[in-house]
Amino acid sequence: MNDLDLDNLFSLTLRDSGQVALIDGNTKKIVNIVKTGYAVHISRMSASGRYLYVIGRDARVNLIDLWMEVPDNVAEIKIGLEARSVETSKYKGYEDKYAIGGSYWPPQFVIMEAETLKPLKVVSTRGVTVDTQEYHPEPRVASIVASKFHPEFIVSAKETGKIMMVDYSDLVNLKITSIDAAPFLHDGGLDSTGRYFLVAANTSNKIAVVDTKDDKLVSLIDVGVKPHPGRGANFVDPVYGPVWATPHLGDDTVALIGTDPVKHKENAWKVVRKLKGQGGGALFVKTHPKSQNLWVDTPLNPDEKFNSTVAVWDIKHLDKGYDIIPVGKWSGLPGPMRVVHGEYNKAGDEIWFSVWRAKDKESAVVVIDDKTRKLKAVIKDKRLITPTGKFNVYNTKNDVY
Ligand code: DHE
Repeated sequence: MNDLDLDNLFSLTLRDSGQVALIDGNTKKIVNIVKTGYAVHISRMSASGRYLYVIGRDARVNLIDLWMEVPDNVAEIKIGLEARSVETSKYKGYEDKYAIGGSYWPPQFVIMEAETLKPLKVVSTRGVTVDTQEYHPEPRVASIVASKFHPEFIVSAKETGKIMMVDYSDLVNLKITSIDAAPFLHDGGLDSTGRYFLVAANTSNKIAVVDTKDDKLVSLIDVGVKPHPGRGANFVDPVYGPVWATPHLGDDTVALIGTDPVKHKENAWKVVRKLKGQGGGALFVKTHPKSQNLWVDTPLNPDEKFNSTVAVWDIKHLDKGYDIIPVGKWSGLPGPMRVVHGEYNKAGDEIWFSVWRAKDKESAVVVIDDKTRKLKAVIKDKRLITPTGKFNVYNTKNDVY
C-alpha cells in the first residue's frame, strides 16, 4: 500500500526511547517512528521482506508490517521478562511461517506464528554446561539464526555453551540436535555460503563453528580476548581465500578465519590473519560483497580518539594497515559519543554509522560513500534519540554481511 523502496529501508534502534525509526535509504527521510520494547535491541526480517520483527530488553516482540500505507505495528507479545534475540523461519516452504524469540529470563525460547505472534511452543534452556557438566538454572538465550539447509532455528545458550538446532517442521514431536560448543556463547553469523554458523564464546575467547547442513560442530577456534563479531563480516582475502572476521572487546585485533573447506582446505577454520586495529572495545565489523572496505568500530574503548572514529582496511591490501575515519567529527556533534554499528545500504555503496550520545543530547546517523570513504550525508532529527543498531531490509533478509 506504499511506494517505498522497501528493500532499501533501514530499521534503526532508538535504544533509550524504546522505538525504532524506519528510514528510507534513498531519501534518508524518516518514514515512521514505531513504539517498541524497553531498551529496544535488534531488528530482523521475515523471508519475504514484508514483516519486520523487533525485540526489546523487556522481551517485547513487535511485528511491523512494511506493506501498510505507513509501516507500523500490527502485533506484539512479551515472550518473557528480559530478552535479546528474535529471528524468523527462512527455509524453503516455511517463509514467513514462524518467528522465534530467545529470552535471558526466563531461560527459554518461544516459537510463534509469524503473522500473529501467537505463541506455539515454549522450550526451556535449563540444563548442564558443556565443560564441567554442572546444572545451570538460567542459561540465557544469546544469538538465534535461521538455517538455510533445514527447517531449523540455530539457538545459542550462553552459560551452558550449547548450540541447539531446533527443527520447526513438527512442533508436536519436536527434534532438537544439541551441539556442545563452549561457554559463554554470545553473537555470531553465517559464512558467505550460508552453510556454516560462526558464534563467539566470548569469555572462552573462542569462535565455535557449526555445519548447519550436517548439524555438527566443525571446530572451536582460539581467537583474541572476548571476540564480539555482531554477525561478522565475509570477504575474500587475496592470499587465504574466503574468510569471516571478528573484532574483540578485550584486545585490538581483528581475527580472520578461513571458511572454505573445499578450495582452501589448508586455511579452513584457522585464524589466517590477525589485523591490528585501533584498540579494544570493538563491537562490530562490516563489509559488503560489492565493497573493498572492511570497517571496524570501537565504541566501548574509553579513549575519545577511538570511540568517536572507525578504522577501515582495504581488503586487497590488508597488510597496509587501516585508515581512521572521523565519523563523530563529521556528525558536527560534540563528544562524548560512541560511534557504533556499520550497516550497508542495499546497493553496497554506502555505509551508515550511528553517532550515539546521551538520551538528552542530539545524536545522528552518518552516511559514508563506501568507494571514496567521504561523507555523503548526516541524518539528524530530534526524534533520533540514542540511535545504535541499524538493519537494512534487503541485507538483513538475505544475511548479507
Ligand atoms: Fe547487543 C546483538 C546481547 C549490549 C547492540 N546483543 C546481540 C546479540 C546478543 C546481544 C545475544 C545477538 C542477537 C542475535 O543475533 O540473535 N547486547 C547483549 C548483551 O547481553 C549486552 C552485552 C548487555 C545488555 O545489557 O544488553 C548487549 N548491544 C548491547 C549494547 O549496549 C549495544 C551496543 C547498543 C544497544 O542498542 O543496546 C548493543 N547487540 C547490538 C546490536 C546487535 C546486537 C546492534 C545486532 C548486531 C547485528 O548486526 O546483527
